[in-house]
Amino acid sequence: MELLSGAEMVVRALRDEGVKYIYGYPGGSLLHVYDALFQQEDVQHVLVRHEQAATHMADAYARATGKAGVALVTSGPGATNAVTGIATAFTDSIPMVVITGQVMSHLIGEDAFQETDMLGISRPVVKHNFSVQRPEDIPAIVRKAFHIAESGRPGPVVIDVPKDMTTPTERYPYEYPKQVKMRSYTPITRGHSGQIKKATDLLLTAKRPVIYTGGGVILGGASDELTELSRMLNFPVTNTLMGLGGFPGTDRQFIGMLGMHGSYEANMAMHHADLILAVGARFDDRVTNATDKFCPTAKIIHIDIDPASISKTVQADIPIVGPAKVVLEEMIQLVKGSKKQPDTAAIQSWWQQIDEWRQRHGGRFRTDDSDLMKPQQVIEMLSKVTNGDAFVTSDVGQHQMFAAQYYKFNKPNRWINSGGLGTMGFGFPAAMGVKMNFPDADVACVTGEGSIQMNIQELSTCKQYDLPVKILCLNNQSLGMVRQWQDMNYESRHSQSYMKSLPDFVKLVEAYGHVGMKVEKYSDLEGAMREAFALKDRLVFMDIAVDPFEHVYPMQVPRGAMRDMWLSKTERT
Ligand SMILES: Cc1ncc(C[n+]2csc(CCOP(=O)(O)OP(=O)(O)O)c2C)c(N)n1
Repeated sequence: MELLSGAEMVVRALRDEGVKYIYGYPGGSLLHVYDALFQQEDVQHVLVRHEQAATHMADAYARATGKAGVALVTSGPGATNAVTGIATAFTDSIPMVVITGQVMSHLIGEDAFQETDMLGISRPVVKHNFSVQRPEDIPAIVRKAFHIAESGRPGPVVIDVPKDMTTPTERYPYEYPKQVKMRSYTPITRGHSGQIKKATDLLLTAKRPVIYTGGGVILGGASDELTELSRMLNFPVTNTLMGLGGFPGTDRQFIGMLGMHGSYEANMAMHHADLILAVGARFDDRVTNATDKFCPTAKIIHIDIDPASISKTVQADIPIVGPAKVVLEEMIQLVKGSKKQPDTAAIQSWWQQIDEWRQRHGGRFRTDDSDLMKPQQVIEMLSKVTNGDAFVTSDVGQHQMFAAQYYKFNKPNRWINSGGLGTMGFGFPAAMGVKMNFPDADVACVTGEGSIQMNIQELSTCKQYDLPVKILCLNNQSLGMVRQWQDMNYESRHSQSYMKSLPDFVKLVEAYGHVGMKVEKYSDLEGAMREAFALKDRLVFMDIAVDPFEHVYPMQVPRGAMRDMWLSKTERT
């Protein structure tokens, strides 16, 4: 058997796991590992400019491919800089393996230089964490980390590696385990047949059904099954912010996103439904509004891989614990084999009602005669210029909601945003992580001038690794989402939400060696955007001036029901 040092084992195990890129930043506790990386070519390391970016790059790779991304950061500040990215992945159930350096074992607990208790710090925001106690355990730990990260309800796993576990002169037999044995961890592989049968019977009696699906459909690779079942039943489908693309966004049966900034018709349909089939969604507060007023007439079927998600905030009438793909497939077979058929007449009149709602308020925004752009117009243009086929990442704020509402995602894994934690600074490194792994695809980061400045240093990484992403900065000169809440709840007292002294973004990106464009008129937008996407080999930053007074609508009224919404600055349901 081959003898390797702990440092070599870390790198070799990643190679044997099939990892091509890792994202990271070196430091004292990891120098042996970096030296081992230097001496091989299978695993390529991307040197970011801030550890947060490394985690978001790894995370976005995972969101786009379903496989765990890998970040490597040093002990102390390197590890703490990575915490936001770990928490971002955790909240959205994204598989990721983060290897953190640690001080020598004998120094742990002594407040050594760059010591931080990464197991303790990361515990609330990881699916699992490991501390390496013996170098010979490294292959098994790495294998287990990937298995845990990717199976069941996915999530980030931290491996904390004290420096003395990687000493180059100490060598141990290396073999990468083929299988993982963990008695205490056995993710479920199928749902309960009796429950699935009960649920299917209920589906076939529904008169006002809605299928509500979340990120679990995307992570569980269940889009095809969802689409097939929905088409067979002719039921309306709504997606959460994390679930967009799980069902084709241009399909007639798609009624838009639901929840706080959901479409009028999706929120109305949910409120009046008699049956909700929830798949891979967790009834979070941005979806349900006040839970005591949530969908008062609906029975609820809830499919989720994680039993802890079921009946957590809203009681399920028929809970089904299992992988979305397998459970939906079983439902499809049951519907096909059933003597009962959906109540077509009732479903028809339900569709009439939904279409009426759709016509009354569906996706409207006001434009005026001035050339001042509405942010919604920019997203519609992005959808047009990229034929709805790009990977779109976003930061957090109004631009994120406009992107979710107006870009029509027809495929899963294309919409990449921090839905649960809402991490400003996510979008740009996320776009980089996608571009690195899909070099021929159009990758656009929709951002705001607030968010982009949280990780703008990564322009330098993009130059080094040649990552020609397109950045669309919807510049409203303010922390727009904060300002909107201040307009609506604090009589427009704009406390700290205006961004003064913004940089000249065009000059800034040029200084990093990229292309900058300033767009101020709608009449220039299409030409500029086409030019940006035609520059296949260049990173282009589009600084796009948009109406600073625009709000995102619909917006649910706090503590109301699903149907309680502001539809514009003056209209309420
Ligand atoms: C790291 C972080 N800090 C603070 C917030 C709170 N927050 C949510 S949206 C927002 C404003 C975002 O501004 P910008 O990026 O310019 O986007 P806009 O809303 O103007 O489109 C803020 C501060 C956050 N989500 N993340």
